[in-house]
Amino acid sequence: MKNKNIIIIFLILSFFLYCFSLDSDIKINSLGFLPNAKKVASISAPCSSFILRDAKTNASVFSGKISLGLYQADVNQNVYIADFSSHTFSGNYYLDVSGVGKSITFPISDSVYNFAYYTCMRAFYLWRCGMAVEGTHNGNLYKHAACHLKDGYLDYIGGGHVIKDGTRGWHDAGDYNKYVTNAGITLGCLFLAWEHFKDKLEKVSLNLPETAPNCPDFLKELKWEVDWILKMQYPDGSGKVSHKLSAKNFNAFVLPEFETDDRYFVDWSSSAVADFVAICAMASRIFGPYNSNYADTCLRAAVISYNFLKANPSNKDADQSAFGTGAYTTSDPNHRIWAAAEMWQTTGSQQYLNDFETQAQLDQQLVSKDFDWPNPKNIGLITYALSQRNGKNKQLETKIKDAIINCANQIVSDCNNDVYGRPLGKSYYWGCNGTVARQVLILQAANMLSPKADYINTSLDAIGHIFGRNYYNRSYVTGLGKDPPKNPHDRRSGGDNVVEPWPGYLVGGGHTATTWHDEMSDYETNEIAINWQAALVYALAGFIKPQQTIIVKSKNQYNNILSNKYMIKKIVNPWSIKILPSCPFLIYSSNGKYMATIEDVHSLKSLYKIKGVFLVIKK
Ligand SMILES: [Ca+2]
Ligand SMILES: [Zn+2]
Repeated sequence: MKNKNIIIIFLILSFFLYCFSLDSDIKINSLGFLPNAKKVASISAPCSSFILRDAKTNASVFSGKISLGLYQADVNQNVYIADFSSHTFSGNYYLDVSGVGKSITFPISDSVYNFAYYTCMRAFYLWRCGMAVEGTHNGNLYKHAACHLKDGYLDYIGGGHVIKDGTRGWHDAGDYNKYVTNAGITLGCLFLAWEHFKDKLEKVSLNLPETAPNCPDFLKELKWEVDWILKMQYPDGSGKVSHKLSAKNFNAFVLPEFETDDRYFVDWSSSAVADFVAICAMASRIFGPYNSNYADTCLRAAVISYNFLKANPSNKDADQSAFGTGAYTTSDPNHRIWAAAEMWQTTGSQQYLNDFETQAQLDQQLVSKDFDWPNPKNIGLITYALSQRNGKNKQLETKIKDAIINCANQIVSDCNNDVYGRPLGKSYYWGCNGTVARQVLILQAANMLSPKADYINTSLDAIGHIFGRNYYNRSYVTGLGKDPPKNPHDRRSGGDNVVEPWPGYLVGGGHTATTWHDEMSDYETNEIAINWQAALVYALAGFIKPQQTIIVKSKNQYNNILSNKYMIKKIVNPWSIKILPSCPFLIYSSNGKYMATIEDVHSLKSLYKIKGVFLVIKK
C-alpha cells in the first residue's frame, strides 16, 4: 500500500515535471508576431520538425523542418531555430515540436504590440515625481502620493539653504533622484520616437491627467520631464545646468512620499549643459505646434546654455563629493555635437550647422553600435542625416548616412549570428537590455534612409529577445509577457503592499548571458531605468497599430459608427479597471465598469443604452 502511494506520488510529480518542461525549451516572443513579419522560435533541445497549431482547435496550420542546431558558447547550448514566417494569418497559436513539447500560446495579429507600448509608456507616468499617481494592471492597484515637493535646496550651487522650485520630472530608476545626463538620452529617444512615428503615436490615448493642455498624450507625458529639466538651469542667468537633483545618499525601499531627506541641486557639468541644450531645442520644435509659448521658453533657455557652452569649450565634471547617489559622469564631446545638431534642426541657423559639421568632421568613430547615456551623439547624427533642411555639406552628409547604414548592417549580422536573435550579439554589461532595445534607433534610421526588410525584422528580433526569445525563456519587462520579472530593483515595488511589481518596466539584464538575477537587491542586473525604458518605447512605437478615436455624443453618431465598422473604446479612467493583456482598447461604461473588448462587436448595440461618453475606434 505504502509503495503504491509512493508510485502514485511519483507519477503525479512526473506529470507536473512533464507539464513544467512543456515549454521550457521553446523560447519565443511571448507578445506574438505581426502577420507579415519574420516569425521564429529558438529551441534549446534537439529537434528536427515542428507543427504550428491553432490554439483553440489544435488543428495543424503550418509545419516545417528545423535547421541544424548551432552551438553558442556564451549560453553553452545547442539551439535550433523554427521559422514559421510564411504563416501570415491572424489568430492564436502554439508550436508543437516533436520530441520537445509545446510552446506557450501566442497571437499573430496587427495589434500584438499595442498593449506593451501602452503599458511601457504609462510606466513613465507612474514614474512621475511631484504628484500623486495611480494605475491598475492585472487587477492590482499601484499608487503613491505626491512626493519630493521640497525639491530642491540651492546650497551646492550658490544661494544657501533656500528652496528653488525643481519639482516635476521622472524618478530616474529604482531610486528617486533626477539626473540630467540620463534624462538627456531618455528624452532624446522619446522625441525621436515622436518624430519618426508621430502618425501612430498621436492617436494613442495614454489616459493621463491633464497636465499639458492641447498636447497629444505622448507629448503630455514628455512635458512633465521637460518642465523639470528647464528648472535645472541655474537661476543666475549664466546658462550653467545643475548635473542632478538628489538626496545625499540612496534611501530605503519606501514609497517616494516617505523619502523626506533634503534634496539638492548639484554642481553643473558641461555634459549636463549640452544635454539640456539638445533637449530644450528638440522640445521647442516638437511642442511648437501645440504650445508656442512653451516652445519659445524652451528655445530661449537652450540659446542661453548653448552660448555658455561655446564660451566654455573644456569638459567640466560636476563636483559631487557630497553625494553618494548616481554620478552619471561622462566627457562632453558626444554631448556637444548632439546639442549643435538639435539647435540647427530647430532653428536652421548657420552657426549651429557649422558647429555640428566641424565636430563631425573631426570625429573618428561617428555612429556607435553600442550606445547609452554617456554617448547620445547617435541621436544628433540621426537628426542631421534625416533632416530636410538645406545647406548640409554633401560629403559629410553621405559619410554620416553611410555610417548609419553600415552600423545597421553590422547589427543585422550580429543578430542573425546569435541563437536568441540578440542584436547586441555577445556584448553584456550593466543595462545591456536597454541597449538591445536602443539599437532599434539605428535600424529604423537606416530603414528610413535605405529601406530593407532586414532592418525591420532585426528591430522585431530585439523586441522578441526582450519578451522571451532568450536564454531564460522569460520576459524582461514587469507585468508583460511570459514569466516577467517579479523582484525588480525598484523602491516603489519594494515599498508598497502589492506582491506584483509596478508594471511595464524593462530590467537591465545580466552582465553575461547567464547571470541575470531576478532579485530586488541586485541593482546591477535587475534595476529599472528611464534610459532603458525610453529605448524600449521607441522600439515598440514603430510597430503599434493605433486606431482613430472619436468621442460619441449622440445616437445618430453612434449608429453611423456602427455602420462604418468602428469600435467602441473606454470612457472614464480605464486605468482604474482591470485591462486584458491582449487588448489595450476596451469598452467601459460611464461608471467605469468593464464591458467588453473591442473585438466583441456584437455587444456594441446594447452599450449605447448606458449613459456616458464613449470613445470609438475605427477598425
Ligand atoms: Ca511590492
Ligand atoms: Zn518624487
